[in-house]
Amino acid sequence: MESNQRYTITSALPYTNGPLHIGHLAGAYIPADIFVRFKRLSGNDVAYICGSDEHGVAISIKAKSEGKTPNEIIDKYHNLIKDSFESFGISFDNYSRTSAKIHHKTASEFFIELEKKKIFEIKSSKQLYDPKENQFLADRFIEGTCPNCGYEHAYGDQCESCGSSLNPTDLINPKSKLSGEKPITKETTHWYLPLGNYEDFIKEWVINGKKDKWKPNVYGQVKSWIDLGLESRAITRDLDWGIPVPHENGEGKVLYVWFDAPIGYISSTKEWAEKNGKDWEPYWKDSKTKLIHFIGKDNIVFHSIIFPIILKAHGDYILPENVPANEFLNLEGDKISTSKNWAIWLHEYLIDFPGMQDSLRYTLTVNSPESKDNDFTWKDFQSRNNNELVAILGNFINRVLVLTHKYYDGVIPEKIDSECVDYEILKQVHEYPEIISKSLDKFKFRESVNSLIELSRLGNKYLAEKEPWKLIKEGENQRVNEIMYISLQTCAMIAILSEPFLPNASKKLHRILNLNKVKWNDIDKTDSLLVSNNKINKPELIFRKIEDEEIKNQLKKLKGN
Ligand code: B3M
Ligand code: ZN
Repeated sequence: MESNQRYTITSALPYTNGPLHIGHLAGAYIPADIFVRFKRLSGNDVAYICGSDEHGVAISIKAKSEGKTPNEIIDKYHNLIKDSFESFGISFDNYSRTSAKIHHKTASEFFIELEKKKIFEIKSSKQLYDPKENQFLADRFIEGTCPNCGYEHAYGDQCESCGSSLNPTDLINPKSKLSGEKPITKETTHWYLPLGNYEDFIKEWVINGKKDKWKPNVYGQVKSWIDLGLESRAITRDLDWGIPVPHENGEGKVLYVWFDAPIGYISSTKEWAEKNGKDWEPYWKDSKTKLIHFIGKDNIVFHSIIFPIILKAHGDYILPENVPANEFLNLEGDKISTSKNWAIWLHEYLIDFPGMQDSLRYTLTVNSPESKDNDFTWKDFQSRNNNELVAILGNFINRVLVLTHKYYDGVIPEKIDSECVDYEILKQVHEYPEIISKSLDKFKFRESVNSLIELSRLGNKYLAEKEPWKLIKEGENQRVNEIMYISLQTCAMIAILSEPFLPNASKKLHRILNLNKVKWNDIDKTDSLLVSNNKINKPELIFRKIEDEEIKNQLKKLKGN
């Protein structure tokens, strides 16, 4: 198991224009958090970095629609989002925001450095303009048909359906989101990043370097963009919300949100380092550091082409080792949609299912849209919870705890040795850290959490076959001792290995078992996770069953929307 490796791990910075839903969690946060917890537990040096993305047209539009200022909007949603992450145990080392001073400074310095290096092209061109609103129409201010896939609600900078990155003038039948009118064109000057100059670099780095290392869905997308040819992208905008362009000719212009937002990972790392008396630079500049970006598939082009080109152009920075993007999560057969309110909002889930964060984490992991789009249904959520967490994992633990109290008053029985007929079972249990690590290192989250359930199933099967409750009546005390010892070690293993997936359950189990935190890479040095003669606490419910009624209510709520 890898240890002592430095990692900089990021999750996409969410826009503060609305609350979080399950699609966000499944895409960029749960997998990252599992990976981060796993890497920490195996003795690595991890900085898990995120923050709110508070610039861009998405914020301006939301402010307009709510009759508020952009500042009021970002404060409201930044706090709501931050609370949701905390409640779900997403264990960021730092959660910053791009409105922070340190970020404005860092992003401006990046621009100035690239400007000094003469990386940018400065071009005047005709851009879409709304004459009614007296405003240029960039990004989400403009909607039209995607020239690549025909989706009718593509934005001026990106099609959310096929993920391609666009220029506003690429759109077929463009329409202003402000007035609904067809825009006119008007001349304006902007700074462009000439992606075409970096084609050879990107080809060498991704096509030759990442083919077998990146997930096929990510590699495939990147390759098809490269095959289409890389064009210059404007990285400034005529807007009044964002980071002012730090240049004498930058009056009335701001940095494009997709230029500043990824730099937010760096600013957030600086903020974390400052707070903790650390040096941020090795996390971004030491070639031995592994940088990993967890994102949803609509962000692939920005993280695997544009941001790496920005980092490369700057020159001092490392490039991502991997970009394990997920596909999309649908809900009850339909695309999750904020505007149609077809979503499960995290802050509402927390009210309807208090204390049940692990159940959602589990369902979103076991059903993760890892290699293709996937569907969340309330029915599946209920059966995953009831049939797997309650009936397999919870049930096994509960049986062992109850029997230990019944037979031994909660005291761990005597240790077995390699002569024991069931020694093989104990050995098998000890293979699980390795099994789960191997899946996690390949970003196979479904596989890894299935192994955890498999371990519980193994425990259940063992108890059911050996029937210690019968043996005790027959006076087979030595055999019962062996069976209970092995079962208790299995419980401890489940407690340890569940931490990345089910942090609340894991914490509870550690407390009940009086188990100290064990590093995964030390498990094999400890043949007894629970030591004989130590005492465990009384059983407590770890998961609860979800009733049909609760599911009916959720479906009613969703469809009533
Ligand atoms: N805010 C896009 C999104 O939420 C964007 C991610 C930025 S990551 C640097 O889809
Ligand atoms: Zn498209």
